[in-house]
Amino acid sequence: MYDYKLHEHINKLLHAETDIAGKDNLFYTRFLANASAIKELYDELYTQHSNGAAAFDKMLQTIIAANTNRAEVLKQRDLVKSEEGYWFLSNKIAGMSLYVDRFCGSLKRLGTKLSYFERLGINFLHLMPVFESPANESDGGYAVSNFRKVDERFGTLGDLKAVQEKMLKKGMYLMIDIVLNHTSHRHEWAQKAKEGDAYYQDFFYFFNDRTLPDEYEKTMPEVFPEAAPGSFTYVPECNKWVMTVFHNYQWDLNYRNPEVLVAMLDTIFFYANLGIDIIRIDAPAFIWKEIGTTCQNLREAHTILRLLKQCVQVAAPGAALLGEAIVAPKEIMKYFGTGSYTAKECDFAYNATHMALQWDALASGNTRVMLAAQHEILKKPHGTSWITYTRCHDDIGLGYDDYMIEKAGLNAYEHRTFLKNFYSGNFPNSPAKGALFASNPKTGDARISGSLASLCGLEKALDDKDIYHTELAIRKILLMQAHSFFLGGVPMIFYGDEVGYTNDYSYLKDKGKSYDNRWMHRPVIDWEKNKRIETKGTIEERIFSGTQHLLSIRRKLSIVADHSNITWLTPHNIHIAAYMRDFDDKRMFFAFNFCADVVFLTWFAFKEKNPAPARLYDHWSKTYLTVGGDHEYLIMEP
Ligand code: OTU
Repeated sequence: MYDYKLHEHINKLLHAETDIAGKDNLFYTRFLANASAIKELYDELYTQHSNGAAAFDKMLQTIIAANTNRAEVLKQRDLVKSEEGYWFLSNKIAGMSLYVDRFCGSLKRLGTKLSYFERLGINFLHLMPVFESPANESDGGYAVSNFRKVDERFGTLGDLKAVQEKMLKKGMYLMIDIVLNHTSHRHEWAQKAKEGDAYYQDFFYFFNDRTLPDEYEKTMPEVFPEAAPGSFTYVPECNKWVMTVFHNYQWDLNYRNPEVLVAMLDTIFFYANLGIDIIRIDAPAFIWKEIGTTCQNLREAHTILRLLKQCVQVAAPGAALLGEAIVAPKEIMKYFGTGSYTAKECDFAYNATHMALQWDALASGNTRVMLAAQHEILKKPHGTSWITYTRCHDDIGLGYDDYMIEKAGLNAYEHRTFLKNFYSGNFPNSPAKGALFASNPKTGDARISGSLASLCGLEKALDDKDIYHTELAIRKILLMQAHSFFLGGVPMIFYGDEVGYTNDYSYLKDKGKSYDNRWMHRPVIDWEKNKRIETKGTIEERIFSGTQHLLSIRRKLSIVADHSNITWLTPHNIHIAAYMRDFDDKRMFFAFNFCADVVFLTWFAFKEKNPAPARLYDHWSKTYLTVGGDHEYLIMEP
């Protein structure tokens, strides 16, 4: 649609600045092409707002300023990426997520660790939030008090920029968060709101008494029921209540106010112009609230994301967006948008469904529930991708649907109880050592904390000096990694998992952390321990080399780029998850044994779909396999 008045207006704004239209034709073209969509989406949210028109102008100015501030080198990179098309679907990108301070102390140091990542096969880093955040009220950096100042704990903005430049030279990719849903109560906006400034109180959800909060809470689930029950906090300074869905020190931003949207868009541009390749939008499911709803995944939240996507597309087209929506499978899919141009939302979402299903299969040794969920996961639209992972800094939520469990022939309530007991060490003979996180006695819900290694049994096996179970744990760790590496999408390893860090219980002695057991799986890296990767046969070396081997297989095979080319095989053996991927004239099979015993898979499984192979190359063992008769079997070790 061509909106003549809007285009005239944009032209005027552009010429008022400098002659951008003449100087940066690409930007100008993108701007005009997206302008109507931007206006439409904006109007959906703010036509009624008294400040709607003025804030819209401010938004257009913000977009123009973002382009003006975008360095030439980044514009060049935007071009390269746009020529590659969907650059992020590549099989050559593999990531690691890490806390800068816990990994190596500081941003300066991080710059000296790049060869470690390269050696492992990692060329993409997700730095957990590095912007200013009050020490004991930080939520691991997700309570930001200044979106533009790097916290002294990590270094300076200059240090961050230096790491980014060093990475860029090596062709590596960088991701940081925009914590969109809330700020720290120590953020300047919140401070002013506390002092009674009505303009800034409108940046948050403020209430004079408990009437409306009580209404909201009737239908609002609690995110941290143990550490932060309820979703509102009393503010004594101004004798009002403020919405705090997460911790009481995280104040929810009010996106009904367009000023908030513009301010946060400007922050997104600030990050994009630092040279960030992928921007992780934290907790997007929560950004719109409505009495009588769960206040999650609302239509307006999606409209905001679409609007942000359009704006980023105009002024920083090389920056991809990841929506961190850890919600029900069907709801996750909606964060990709519907595929049409103005409806595009996030380029990436976390494959949280599959992550949880892997843990399900590992506990039960049975892949039926995983299979029952695939029809939903496979609906991902073309041109979008997953972040695939086994562990991250957060808990594991068993967020898939009950009907998926029931389709697998199990009772959902009993099965979930089994999984929670299994991973929190309350199930007889469970090898796993984790803990329940955010248990809610009112709903019976709980999530799971614990490191990859501890949940796979390494901690217990080492405590018991049990060689057999140590071996099994190493295999489980590599199985879990492998399964997330080849499923389609960009794999994201959590730091420490590449060498098998078990749980760290020191958080219990830290008052800023003891209330949150997610810290048990956020290790402080001991580089003396990591040095053991140099010694053949150590646990660290075996996990590191195995992970490295898997990543190198992935990097070599363009068939595993995200072509949406997965076909699941008929489950000839319920312990085995097996699928194939076809691309061009190539076919690759993937088979994973999720149980702790040797299993057999009929060769017929590989012949169901034509053409039937006579021989297969096993990339893991680097050997050829002869495909046998229909009554013969492939033997798969635990
Ligand atoms: C995110 O996760 C972050 O990843 C967490 O580390 C933060 O604590 C949180 O936001 C607040 O900023 O509640 O337990 O349903 O699961 O968005 C993790 C979605 C979280 C939430 C997810 C959130």
